[in-house]
Amino acid sequence: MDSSFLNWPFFTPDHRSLAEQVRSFAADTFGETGFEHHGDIDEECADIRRQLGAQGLTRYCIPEEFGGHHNQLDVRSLCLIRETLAYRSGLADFVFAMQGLGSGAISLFGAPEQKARYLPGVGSGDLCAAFALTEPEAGSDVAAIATQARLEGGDWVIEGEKTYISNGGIADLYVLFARSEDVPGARGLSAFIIEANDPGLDVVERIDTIAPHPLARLRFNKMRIPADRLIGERGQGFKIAMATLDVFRSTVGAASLGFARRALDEATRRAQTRELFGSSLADLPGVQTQLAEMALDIDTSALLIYRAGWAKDSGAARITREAAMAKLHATETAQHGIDKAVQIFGGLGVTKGSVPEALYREVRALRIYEGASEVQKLVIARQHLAGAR
Ligand code: COS
Repeated sequence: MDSSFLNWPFFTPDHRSLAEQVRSFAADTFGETGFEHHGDIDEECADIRRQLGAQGLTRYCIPEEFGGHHNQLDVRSLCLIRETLAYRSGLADFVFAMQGLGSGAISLFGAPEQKARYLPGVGSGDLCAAFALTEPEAGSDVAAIATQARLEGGDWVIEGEKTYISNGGIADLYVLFARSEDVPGARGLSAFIIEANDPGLDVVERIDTIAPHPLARLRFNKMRIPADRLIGERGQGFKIAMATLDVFRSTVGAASLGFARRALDEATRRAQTRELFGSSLADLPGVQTQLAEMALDIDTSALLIYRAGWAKDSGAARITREAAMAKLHATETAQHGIDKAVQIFGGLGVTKGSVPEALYREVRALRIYEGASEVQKLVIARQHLAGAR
């Protein structure tokens, strides 16, 4: 994997050694077969989580005070880890990402007791975290969330349904967004912590997708949780969700960048070794054009991703625009780049078990989750218009 981008001024020596640590761990652990799955996906995820914990990598998902490496979440580190894991294994990237996204609202907005109770376990990899936002009728439109949370005798009672929840049914804790106030729209939402053994949590359905990951539809049946599970203030749930997504959207771009780099490396090797018409594929101008476009898209994506990370880590209050640009550009161009790799591989590119075929399936969901591409365009346009006013 080309690591020359690590010389860019966005990075510190610590970032460079982290990238090398993850590169060597991922090569040793996942090698050439990291996109293949045999057996139970839940067990595979638990195994990966243990290994990421043993490597100290999940500690990048929590702040230093509770066992992490940085006093606040370091977006560049999260991006470097996701990019480098995704190069070898979509599932490893997924497991790492969920530890961060699933606990992010606690790290950013949790009370000290909440942080002390959950974050050390997330950082060590002993606790599995999930982010429960999407509902059958609310995914892109977060303000339409219908799951109810009402105060009853000092407890919160949660009633409703969530779907497409990563780690649904296997997580130890969920950050859940629900409507707690009697006002419509974004101002009526709050964020809560749910523990897996809170009575009233049903896994209604496991959802099978084109790239296997643990995903489920969950039902909360009059679930009673203590009042101290509220994260931050009542009615602030929408802003908590958005601020969490601001941190993690750049990392989605980083994962797609890892997939795109792998696609370029595979396509380059193939083009240089495959003979036809008396020379190699790489000698054909059409193939060179494809490789050039892939290389260009990788560099522009990396610049946008690490610009967003650098801005946040340097103290920017909000990186809404930068993160949306990074996610949008990196995921869209990764999809196109991987499609080019499939084309260069020909029949082998669509054969089950080949790396381009796996990348083609793995990258698709990234243009949808944590805000579909169309939502990112909306976010960028609103930020642009607000700035021009
Ligand atoms: N950080 C902090 N506050 C934010 C914010 C952010 N990134 N984005 C919006 N807010 C605030 C706004 O400032 C506004 O505050 P005030 O009411 O005090 O003015 C409030 O939140 C409502 O914002 P807005 O009017 O923009 O809300 P909308 O309902 O129009 O939402 C989009 C807009 C579409 C941008 C939002 O719903 C979104 O990002 N959707 C995609 C969600 C997603 O990623 N879903 C996938 C599920 S997770 S896999």
